[in-house]
Amino acid sequence: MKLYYIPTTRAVRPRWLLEEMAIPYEMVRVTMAMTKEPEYKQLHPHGKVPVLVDGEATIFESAAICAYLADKYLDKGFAPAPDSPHRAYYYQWLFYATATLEAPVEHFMFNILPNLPEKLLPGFIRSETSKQESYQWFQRVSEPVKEALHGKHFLVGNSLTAADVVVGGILLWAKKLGMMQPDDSLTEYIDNLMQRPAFNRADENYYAQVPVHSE
Ligand SMILES: N[C@@H](CCC(=O)N[C@@H](CS)C(=O)NCC(=O)O)C(=O)O
Repeated sequence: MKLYYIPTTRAVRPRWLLEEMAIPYEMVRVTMAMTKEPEYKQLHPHGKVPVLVDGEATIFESAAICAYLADKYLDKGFAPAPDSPHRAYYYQWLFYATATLEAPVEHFMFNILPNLPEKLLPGFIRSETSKQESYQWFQRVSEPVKEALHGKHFLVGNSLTAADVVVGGILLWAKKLGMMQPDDSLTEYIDNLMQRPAFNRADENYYAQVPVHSE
């Protein structure tokens, strides 16, 4: 099994899950420049990471890769069984993460990146949403996550699932970008995730060293 990886990107998510599950994998380190080569486009149509190659399967989208891995190794306990009542919420948070929670974080990031030439910004960012608007948008979409985590350490059941890996991966990005107040109730959840040894192996201790962005 091969994982195409660039540090500090969404490729940390499947690597983190692989580390949690203690599954052997081959890591293929690529650079942003390499992902634009024609050969790489055969792995990912838009030249992005992560990509997982597992036998006949070549998969892109970080959440899909995490869901695939958690199901493939169901006995490791990182996805509820298909007939478990937890399965519904597991799907809910996995899809909520990339369809709803991540969008304002990405907008915010593109609004604070220093000196990013306008032409490099994705079209949807060039046109509208300001930094302040994305901040308020993020506050709104993070509310249901806060409610779900009230009095709990994990989103689904009593242990870490792929849903925490994906949601947590987005939230820690938001935290580092300065989208959260220090007293935000999600801080404890994120800090606990970041202390996990598997997370630190996966991100090579990078996020711990990135200061929280402030004005
Ligand atoms: N929705 C995709 C997003 C993939 C993505 O945008 N990856 C970024 C790194 S976080 C990338 O490879 N960017 C390189 C580029 O756009 O040139 C996922 O979750 O896998």
